[in-house]
Amino acid sequence: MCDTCGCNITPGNRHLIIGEGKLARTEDGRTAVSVLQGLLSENDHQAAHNREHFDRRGILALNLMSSPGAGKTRLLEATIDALKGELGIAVIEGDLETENDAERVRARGVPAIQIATGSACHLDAHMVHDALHHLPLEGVDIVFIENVGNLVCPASFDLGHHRNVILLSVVEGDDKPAKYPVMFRAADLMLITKTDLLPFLDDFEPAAAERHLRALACEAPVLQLSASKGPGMEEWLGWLRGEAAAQRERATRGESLRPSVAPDAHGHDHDHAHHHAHP
Ligand SMILES: Nc1nc2c(ncn2[C@@H]2O[C@H](COP(=O)(O)OP(=O)(O)OP(=O)(O)O)[C@@H](O)[C@H]2O)c(=O)[nH]1
Ligand SMILES: [Zn+2]
Ligand SMILES: [Zn+2]
Ligand SMILES: [Zn+2]
Repeated sequence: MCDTCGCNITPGNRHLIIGEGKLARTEDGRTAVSVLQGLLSENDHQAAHNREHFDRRGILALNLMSSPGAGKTRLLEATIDALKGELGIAVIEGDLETENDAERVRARGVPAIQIATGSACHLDAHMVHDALHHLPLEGVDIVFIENVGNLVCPASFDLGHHRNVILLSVVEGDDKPAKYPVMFRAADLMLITKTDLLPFLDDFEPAAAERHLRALACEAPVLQLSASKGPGMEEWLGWLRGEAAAQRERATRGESLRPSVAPDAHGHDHDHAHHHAHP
């Protein structure tokens, strides 16, 4: 768990840091909550700077999020193979340890920077900025940021990207959007992955996964695909081509885009959680 995102504040210990709680003040008198909010506002500031880097070059930045093993890196490999010679791609990889994912991407001939987060369960905008300045961005159309496999914290951090792509693999259960609403509310696109395994599962229904997503008032498109076996890849590639073109046009107009986050999705600001009770 991390020290910055507030995931260490739970309904159980929250009383310690609010009001007169015994941890409410740091030694220099600031509230613990204000320290966390300060970190998050610094993050947002850095994210805006990162987005300027991308926008200046008309680059589309996509944040891939999922639980561990849902198929993010496999999807990147298949995507790179399919778009070779058509769109320039660069990748920022986030994992707690190892260069494994970056090496898999580099093996496909695409530049990749690995960020080892140590014990942190998400990427933040500062980490992405460091990586960004080590990536050759000349001729790049899309930067993929593969976030740490985790269905909770990554959704709370703006990295300076334009769109959130959330993967849900069929072996995880179709009720994941209902159980992890903060993550799925942040989706600009939901990919149901590993669909080649559907015949072996008797209880995953793609329609049910989509129903759970809609129950969060999230209007993101839902695509089904198998990065290993192929079906569904064309729709995903079509979405990517459309988004890359839209980003180029926005950049020529001097406009930018932030990922659409449905109400409730700022998981770090637990104060808000009980104020909104929308479906
Ligand atoms: N059957 C099947 N297996 C897949 C598919 N996509 C990925 N896998 C397998 O699922 C496992 C995890 O895939 P990865 O791409 O490494 O998953 P990831 O989301 O990048 O994992 P982390 O980076 O650890 O979060 C690997 O054994 C992949 O070969 C698919 O479409 N079908
Ligand atoms: Zn966290
Ligand atoms: Zn991976
Ligand atoms: Zn910079």
